Amino acid sequence: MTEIDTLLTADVSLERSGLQAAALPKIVSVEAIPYAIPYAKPLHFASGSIDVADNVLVRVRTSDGVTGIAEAPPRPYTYGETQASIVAVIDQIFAPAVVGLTILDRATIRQRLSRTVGNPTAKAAIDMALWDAWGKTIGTSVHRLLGGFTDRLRVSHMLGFDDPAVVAAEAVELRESLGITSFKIKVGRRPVHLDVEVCRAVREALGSHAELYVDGNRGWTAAESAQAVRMLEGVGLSRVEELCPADDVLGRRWLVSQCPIPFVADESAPTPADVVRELLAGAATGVSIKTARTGFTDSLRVSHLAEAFGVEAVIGNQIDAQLGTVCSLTFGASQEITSRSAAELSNYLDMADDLLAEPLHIEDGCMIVRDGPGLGVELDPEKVAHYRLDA
Ligand code: MUC
Ligand code: MG
Repeated sequence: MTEIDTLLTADVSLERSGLQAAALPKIVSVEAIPYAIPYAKPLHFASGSIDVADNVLVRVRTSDGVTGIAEAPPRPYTYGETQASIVAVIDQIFAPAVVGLTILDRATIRQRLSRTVGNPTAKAAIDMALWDAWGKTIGTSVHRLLGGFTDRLRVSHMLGFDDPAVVAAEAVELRESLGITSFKIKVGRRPVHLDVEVCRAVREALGSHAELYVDGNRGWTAAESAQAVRMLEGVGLSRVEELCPADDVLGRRWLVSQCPIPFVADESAPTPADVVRELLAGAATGVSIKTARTGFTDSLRVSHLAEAFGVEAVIGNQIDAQLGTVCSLTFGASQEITSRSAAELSNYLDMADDLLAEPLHIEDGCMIVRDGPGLGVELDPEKVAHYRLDA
């Protein structure tokens, strides 16, 4: 046997790299734990509202005693998932499909989960919990495993529906207290001028240096959206998002073709295939990446697509609690393309409490990556016990 033959023998190369197939940790359980924490300040937007984080905590345990964690936020108006449906699909379909595989059987795990259509946040939470388990097993942060591009992201805050003066005061307060200078304003109400006035008030309150952009959550028609884009010309927006439904196929293409700034696809492009379809259709000129729906594995695919297509990729917020926010931060800071823009990381601030043992921190408008093994965070067991709904 030549040396090349020896190196090509799978067992020997596994041994050389210190990873013996037989010794790889196996997935022994996947738990879906529903919990509820109220929002101190509810968020209202065109497709719905949030006043309680009724999320599902996912815990993946491995044969060598490691526990990977992540969470799934149900967004019925966006993906059709509810807290009960997430728990059911994990318990009945996804957990049995992955238990017994090793934590490095990542392509097989993805293929097995994709046999079930939809259920994006349930799949994403399992994916991210597995990455957390992998990082903890080898003592490396997921941020480094993914690419480790930078150690921090600028933070962008989502401002929900309210009166112009109230929204402007909230933006000013966040700039004064945390140094946040990028804001996504929720729009999509009728008549259109209601939201135009909010955008003008926020711009006037913050001055010319703040970044402002808007998200319509499909609330307007294509014609209303075009009118809003024209009325907002002097406000200096950096981009717009989902102003009208992508299912209004020709209307949306007509709107995007005349939009002078990037038009971001969010809920119209929740998978890599949707991203390709919407970009090729001329229905968007940018993408939102939400780890809550594409996990780490498919968020990598979406970011590679954005690079290849030459469009913006913005880290969006699925109205995440702190564990979900850590996942967005971990991914967003790991890639060059997602670290270019401010990332939507701060809406956990509106929650009354959280499960993380050590709360996240925003300073000078930035959030710094946790560099411990895995996601680098721990849950507070007392809080998990207090807020879980199944115990
Ligand atoms: C966003 O960017 O749209 C609101 C609905 C949803 O699915 O996500 C949030 C934020
Ligand atoms: Mg959006």
